[in-house]
Amino acid sequence: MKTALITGATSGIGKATAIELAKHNINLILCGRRKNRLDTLQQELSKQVNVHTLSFDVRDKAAVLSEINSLPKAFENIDILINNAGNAHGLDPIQTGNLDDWDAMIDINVKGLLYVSKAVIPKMIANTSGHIINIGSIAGKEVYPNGNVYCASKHAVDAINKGMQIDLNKHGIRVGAIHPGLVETEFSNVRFKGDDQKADHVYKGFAPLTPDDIADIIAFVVTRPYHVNIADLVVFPTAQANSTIVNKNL
Ligand code: NDP
Ligand code: 8X3
Repeated sequence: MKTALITGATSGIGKATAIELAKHNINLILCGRRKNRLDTLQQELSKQVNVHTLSFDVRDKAAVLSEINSLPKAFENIDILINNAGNAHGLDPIQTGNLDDWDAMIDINVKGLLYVSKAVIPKMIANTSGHIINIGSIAGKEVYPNGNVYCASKHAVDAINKGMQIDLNKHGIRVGAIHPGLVETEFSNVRFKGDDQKADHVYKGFAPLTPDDIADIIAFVVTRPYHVNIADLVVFPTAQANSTIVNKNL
């Protein structure tokens, strides 16, 4: 049986992916800061597969390394890493952007992803196998008004994904990115700092992607035969043409 470590498993895409991978008989290491949510998910999914939880902030370099380096024996061989934890903080023009928001996005979306990868990759190299899925965004392919630093953080994920592909190729490790468009999760509640009305408005008037849509794609990607690596995938709701054009009649 394979084991997958999923960051950001307490909500949205990460949580849906945990539920989906359990259906595929993949053991799970679930990560996130909200321990109560991890515990609830663990209770639910332990009926199907073995589940271990790790509660850390991906910004905390020491915690990331020590938690992942001291996994119980049954979980220490990680076959699949889903680098999913991340969020947008604010949606402001560059000239009025908030420094704390900028720090959060760079520290979580870029540096956090690197810390987790740094902890997981050595064992994958030792095993000459492994599969890393980096969750980017259409914001990593395009820049939209007021998206500035969030887009920069996701462009960095796109570059890191390509860098991993090159550097880990000789170690037999598969690396790929999935770049969603609009997915209805807690993403906009976080971006707009708990203003739920503003968050809901983002997904009004069209059918957005659901976390299950992305989880389904992740399950497809990780269940391909070893010689198949899905390297880069942009996924939109049908109503979305790019990061700024959304057909509100669909
Ligand atoms: P959610 O807000 O629903 O989930 C975000 C997850 O990231 C949570 O589980 C949260 O866990 C975790 N997380 C956030 N900050 C930290 C931190 N400092 N340390 C550890 N974990 C953290 O959003 P989504 O599911 O939408 O987001 C998942 C990924 O998908 C992100 O990388 C996002 O950028 C990307 N994405 C989202 C899109 C969308 O439209 N929703 C589109 C394209 C990409 P906790 O708070 O418990 O720590
Ligand atoms: C999340 C999607 O369009 O808000 O990455 O950037 S978007």
